[in-house]
Amino acid sequence: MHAATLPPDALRERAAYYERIGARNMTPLWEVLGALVPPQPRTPVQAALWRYAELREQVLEAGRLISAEEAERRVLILENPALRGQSCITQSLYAGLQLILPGEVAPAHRHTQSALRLVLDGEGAYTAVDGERTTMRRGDFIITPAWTWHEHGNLGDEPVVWLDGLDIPIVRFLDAGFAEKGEQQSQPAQRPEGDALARYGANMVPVDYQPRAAEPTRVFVYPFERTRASLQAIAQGQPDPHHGHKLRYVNPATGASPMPTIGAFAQWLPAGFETKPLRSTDGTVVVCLEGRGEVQVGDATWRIQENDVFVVPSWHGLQLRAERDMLLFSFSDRPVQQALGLWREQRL
Ligand code: GTQ
Repeated sequence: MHAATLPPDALRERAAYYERIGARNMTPLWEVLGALVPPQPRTPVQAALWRYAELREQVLEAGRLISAEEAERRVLILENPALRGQSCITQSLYAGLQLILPGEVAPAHRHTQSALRLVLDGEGAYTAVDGERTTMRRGDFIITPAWTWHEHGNLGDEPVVWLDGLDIPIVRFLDAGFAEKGEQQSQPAQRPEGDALARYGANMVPVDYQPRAAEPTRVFVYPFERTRASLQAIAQGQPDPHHGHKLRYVNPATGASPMPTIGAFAQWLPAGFETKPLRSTDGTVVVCLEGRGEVQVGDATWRIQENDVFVVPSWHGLQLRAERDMLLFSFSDRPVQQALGLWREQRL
């Protein structure tokens, strides 16, 4: 019998019982079972869009209010509108927009959270990871795996802005966060720029290298130039009706995701192409790197252009329409879900 149809006495008796057990930190499962074990994902995460024109203006204002040194990381967190105050864009992922002005350094530190950067705007900055620098160019996908030393600097003469993606909510959930600051602002260079890419990113690895299981890749930069060239080349062939031309970034030594907690993807949609709708369980952050078009996420429809960022919640249909050739970058917790046997995708 449904609770609403119970006689008032029985209802009162139950309420009193709930109160008695509540005082002992117990609660009845039957009142929450449907929410705990839903027939399909019912995420609180909301579809949302951040237009770069606004993001840029706001983050540049932060540049007038606080230095990178004082802030340590001058970042505007992109908070999901339904999860305000929780510093996350989906339940499992964090995203933020980082600004570094000419001459500034975001000092060396390391933490157990894994991070990715997607360079959006400006030239002349670098990220150093465990003693090797890489120049940050627009569209470059750069990673700082868990517990690697990293710092950022801007040697150029213009502001540089990139998107940070971190697994902060996952590490918080697991209560496994550690961090430490470097003794110096800048880590001494141990290898020349390009070393990791030459050793691990050219379809070869050092002769005695054996990656451990789930080891993040030693390739810490995936240059945009290469990604773009691959997408353009495969775009000569037939697009997948749901994905267009889509590739995932990998650890070239293992074929696994570059980092164990965050998967990343690059996608090309030729002008005029419209994808068939698709949904998957990994809530995804998407950046439009080139072109423009229209996107439908669940019930929301937006026009998007360069550097706009949007979030697709778990199990929400996604449909894309390219008005110009469109290049999208995206990241999600897919490798975690796959490792746990949870990930699902449905072509609608
Ligand atoms: O660049 O190390 O957006 O530690 C948040 C935390 C960036 C970083 C963020 C971080 C960083």
